[in-house]
Amino acid sequence: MFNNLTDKLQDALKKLRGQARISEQNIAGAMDDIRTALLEADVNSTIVEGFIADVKQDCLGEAVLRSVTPGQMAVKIVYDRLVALMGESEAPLNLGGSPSVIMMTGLHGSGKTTSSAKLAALLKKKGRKVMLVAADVYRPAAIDQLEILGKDIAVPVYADRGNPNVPAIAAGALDRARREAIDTVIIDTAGRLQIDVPMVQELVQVKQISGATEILLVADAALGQEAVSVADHFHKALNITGIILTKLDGDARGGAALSVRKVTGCPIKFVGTGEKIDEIETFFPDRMASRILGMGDIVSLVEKAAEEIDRQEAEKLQEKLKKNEFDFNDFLSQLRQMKKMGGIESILKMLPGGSSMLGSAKINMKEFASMEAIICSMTKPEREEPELIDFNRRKRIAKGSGTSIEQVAQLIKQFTGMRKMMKKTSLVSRLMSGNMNFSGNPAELRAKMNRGSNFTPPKKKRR
Ligand SMILES: Nc1nc2c(ncn2[C@@H]2O[C@H](COP(=O)(O)OP(=O)(O)O)[C@@H](O)[C@H]2O)c(=O)[nH]1
Ligand SMILES: [Mg+2]
Repeated sequence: MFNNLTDKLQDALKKLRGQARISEQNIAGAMDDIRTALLEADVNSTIVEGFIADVKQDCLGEAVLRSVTPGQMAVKIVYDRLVALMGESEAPLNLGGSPSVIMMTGLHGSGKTTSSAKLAALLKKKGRKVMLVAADVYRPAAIDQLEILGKDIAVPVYADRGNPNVPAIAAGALDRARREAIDTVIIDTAGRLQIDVPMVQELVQVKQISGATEILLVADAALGQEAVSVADHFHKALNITGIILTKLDGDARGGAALSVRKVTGCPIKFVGTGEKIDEIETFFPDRMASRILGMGDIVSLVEKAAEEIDRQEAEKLQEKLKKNEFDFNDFLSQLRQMKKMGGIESILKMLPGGSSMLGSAKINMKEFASMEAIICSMTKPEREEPELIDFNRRKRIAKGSGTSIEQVAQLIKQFTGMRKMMKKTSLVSRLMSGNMNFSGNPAELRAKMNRGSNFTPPKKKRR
């Protein structure tokens, strides 16, 4: 898969291997090569430019961990950016509704019918009771094709031969699903050579009648940017919920996989990797990035080094919390940790009872850059003792950081809120030190958090 792209990216990164330090100058050649590699792989050019700018900024900005070389660090940075480009984490199917209805849409030959059967087999394996619906009435052979595939995987196929009314077919299929206690209905719709109004109208009707919770667009990855623009059009017309990228086994160059998420805002949910029924995979951005980049050993080396640093920092922070010395310097490093971990909100949300803890400490990660600027504009004493920051100092800090006095005040308020939260939980430090093995029992979680309440604000020192 994407062999050419992999080779080119690896060659580009090899150029940085021997460097003792990463600088604007010695990074330039490698960045040019990465740019060329991505463009040749048919990645959208705007995305390529953004990607290069991000990687460059990270390479120049990131402190190199002691135990790895700058070249190794650069590999990890490119890897992280590839993951981010493809959506950070997997996007599971929304199987709400009873029955759950999944609509498969896309152009002719993109792989709708094949993917319908693949998905049916996958969900059946997970214990769901699945029914396929033949809603491509324009090509009689399409119904035959779905019936044959359904037989192969022992999944019932609902067809209503001779009935040209697609929404009525969908309604009939849902009736039967309810009668037969089917919990998952996959509708294989008709494609066109290109998007046109009658097709969209038909799909909208089917969507309404069926109450589909998933509208998946099936797109042929071999079409590169063409596939991306098809996805974009479908999304605008239908509000699709996800993408299945097919034919990644063929001569696809990677451009669609790397661009489609960013261009459409829709996640890739599955990829098709062959004609056979079991040749479908859940899409994991990190695994895909590993495949594209190779170099998994270097990535995990840097991850381990980073974990070690995180662990050391967490221990230091624990100490500070104990000694009531938590200040703006710690706040800044916490913010950076959180950003790395995908934001405190996403972490808290994963924990039982976590969302209720967000409260006043809610931090919008988009404001991170200005927060960072504000803290960087504080003097050492101010960072260590925020109580010193009076109106005049706020004014100076706002000016220095290119923000407003209100923003500075807001940040100080957030800092105070965070202190309070840390008093309650010291959750982040626990997350970072890997001590998070909550059982999932909310009462126990609360008890564990209450035990962490060893924080009182620092006493005022004279300066
Ligand atoms: N190599 C490969 N071929 C695929 C994949 N998915 C579908 N196909 C083939 O693409 C062709 C069109 O697929 P089909 O499901 O009929 O497309 P539809 O018109 O969208 O329903 C068929 O020959 C499939 O076997 C895939 O992931 N890899
Ligand atoms: Mg078909």
